[in-house]
Amino acid sequence: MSEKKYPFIPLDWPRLSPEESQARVRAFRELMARRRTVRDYSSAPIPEGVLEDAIACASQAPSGANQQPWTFVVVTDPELKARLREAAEEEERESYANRMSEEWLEALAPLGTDWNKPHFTEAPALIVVFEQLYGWKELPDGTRKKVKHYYVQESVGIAVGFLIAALTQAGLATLTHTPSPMGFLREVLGRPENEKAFAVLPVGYPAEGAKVPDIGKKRLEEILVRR
Ligand code: IYR
Repeated sequence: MSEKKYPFIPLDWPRLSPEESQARVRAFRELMARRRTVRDYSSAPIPEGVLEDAIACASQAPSGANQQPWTFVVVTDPELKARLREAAEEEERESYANRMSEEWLEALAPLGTDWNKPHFTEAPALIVVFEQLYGWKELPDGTRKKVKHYYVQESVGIAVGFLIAALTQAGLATLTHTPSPMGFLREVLGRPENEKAFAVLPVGYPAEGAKVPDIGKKRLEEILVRR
């Protein structure tokens, strides 16, 4: 137990009026209610700095012991996107044909997904999110030791939520893609052995005439319980 406690500083958080609270959360609710998972992308570029700001938002997420066990890899190089698409499609072809259960395929059928992943190359950017299963601490003698990370999946999941909200705020569309297995992402992107791919998010503007399935979310009464 050699770790020192952090100094504590005053919280910098202004108190909003009830009206302001209500107005802000309503506006945010309306924005988030319009968000859709998009599979058809325009190749139009993303304005300079937007991805960086969105990833900076994601990095503000709470995490277990503030360990921030995440890495965000931004891929814009067309050749690399094509390699990732090829690798993802190879895995997905196998998954759809042999690895996914009948029940799983049935659950997905109404959404019309298949092994084809054109968004990997059509979207101007892919954000590949990695979880850091453990970290490294440099010791005074120049060696390093493994540091256990806590609540990694929860932390990274929250950060991806922040990321999607930030990109939505910027008027961009995303798709939360979790190819399985995802080992190829670490290999192709040259990430270290303590990192494991968590999700791939194609990001961009929707293609002209993009269509989305006519689905909605559960009503508040179905998901909100008061005790
Ligand atoms: N990872 C596959 C399958 C897939 C699974 C679920 I659950 C989805 O909501 C969507 C797709 C794919 O990307 O096609």
